[in-house]
Amino acid sequence: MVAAGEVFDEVGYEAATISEILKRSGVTKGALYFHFSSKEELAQNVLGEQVSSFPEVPERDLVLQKSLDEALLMAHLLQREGGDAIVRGGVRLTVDQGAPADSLDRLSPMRGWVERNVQMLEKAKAAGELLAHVDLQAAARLLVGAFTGVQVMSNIMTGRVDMPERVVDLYRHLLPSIAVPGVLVQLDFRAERGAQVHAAAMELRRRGELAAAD
Ligand code: XVR
Repeated sequence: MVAAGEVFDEVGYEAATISEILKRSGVTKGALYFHFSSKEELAQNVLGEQVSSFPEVPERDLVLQKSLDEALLMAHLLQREGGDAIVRGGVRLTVDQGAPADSLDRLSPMRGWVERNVQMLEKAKAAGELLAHVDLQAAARLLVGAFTGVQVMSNIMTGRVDMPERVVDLYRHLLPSIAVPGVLVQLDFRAERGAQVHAAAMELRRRGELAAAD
């Protein structure tokens, strides 16, 4: 999956080949075909991973801080240095329009992201962090759409090196339209949070795995 993520990230779906993925992974052809019967199936799994394996981040007093932390973590995972190849590959597969004949399902991951954001906003609403009029579905779709746009542009302009700062810009502009002022002033918008949240999320995951093994 990591090798597939790398190859899809670098060359896109059309140009990716099973033989290049095999070469990178060091896995035998038989072993690969035991898990995935085709390039399409491999791509579909990479596409799905961006949502299903998004790490659990530490709880914060404010739900909107957790939401911002997730966006900064996603920005971090999308970086070529220290990020996650499966997430990068999945995002390229999602955003690339592809040939008309390719039957990759790009809708499910996007719906998955919107649904995650709706759930987060429902929690924020219950905690009294949102302005009264906010349409949660609309705000969730806007967050995912704007994140995607910022991602595409950051990739073109800086190879995503400036992605954390662009996510901070996005949240500084969007959150005032949904959050109550008393919450806004408490949020920590530092771009460096992404790497810190990543380390904390990996530690949470490791502890979860140890607990499960007991
Ligand atoms: O939903 C997301 C966050 O809550 C921040 C808004 C991230 C959505 C990422 C969507 C993905 C698909 C294409 O990124 C793309 O560029 C974490």
